[in-house]
Amino acid sequence: MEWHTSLKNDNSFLDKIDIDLFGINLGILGVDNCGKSVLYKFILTHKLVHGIDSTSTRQKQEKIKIEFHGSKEIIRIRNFFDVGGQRELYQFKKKTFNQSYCIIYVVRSDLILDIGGTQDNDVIRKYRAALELDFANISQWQRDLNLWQRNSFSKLIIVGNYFGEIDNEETVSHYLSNQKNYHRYFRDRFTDITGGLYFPKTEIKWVTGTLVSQKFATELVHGILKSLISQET
Ligand SMILES: Nc1nc2c(ncn2[C@@H]2O[C@H](COP(=O)(O)OP(=O)(O)OP(=O)(O)O)[C@@H](O)[C@H]2O)c(=O)[nH]1
Ligand SMILES: [Mg+2]
Repeated sequence: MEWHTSLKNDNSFLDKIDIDLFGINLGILGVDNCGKSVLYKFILTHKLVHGIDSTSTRQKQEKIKIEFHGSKEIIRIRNFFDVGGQRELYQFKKKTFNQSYCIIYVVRSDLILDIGGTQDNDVIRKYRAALELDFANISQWQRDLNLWQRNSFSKLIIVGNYFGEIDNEETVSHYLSNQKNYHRYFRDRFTDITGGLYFPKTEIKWVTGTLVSQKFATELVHGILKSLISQET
């Protein structure tokens, strides 16, 4: 399943008459340096660009239409936000949470699982503390929502992004060889670290994968877009 992204085109007649209220607001959050902007750009442009700078503010892309090839499904996005993960950007993160129907929360899965990845305990400890803090904040923001906002926030997609060596699919093979167990293990570890998720009225989806290569990044985005479309009954 391929997807096609069309961005706002000011020259088109259709875009001029497009109703601004159409579509959902979607935001990407996560601790810094976990792959949010690589994912954001990949969803928008299909180009996997690594080594980009840390995001020091909030990026916004308006009016996006995502179509799946060979399917009638269309996702219309009114605003798509990418927010840097640094602590100083607290207000931007909060605003993004409050404004979004769906949050894609990106996690460095290799830093929360005790398999492979970096052995630097300081990096691991700091990352886990930052993740815990993020979810303490998110829980608080959820509680602080007014009734109207509470009803408008309804989806949380937790994305486990496994960092491996770029363009070396071998370095992620230990989990890909047993995706099902890995997926469950990721959910359990994440829940342990963040102290459990309590989000009434919010549908929580889990997607695992990696951005090491074009092929895997494409699979990861498919998983995310499918979660975005799917409706729980
Ligand atoms: N080795 C490796 N590097 C990755 C992977 N995914 C992303 N990166 C790199 O990690 C760095 C951080 O990625 P970004 O997408 O900028 O991270 P971010 O979450 O947007 O970070 P902030 O904007 O600082 O919050 C970049 O240099 C990426 O190229 C991966 O799977 N493996
Ligand atoms: Mg970024």
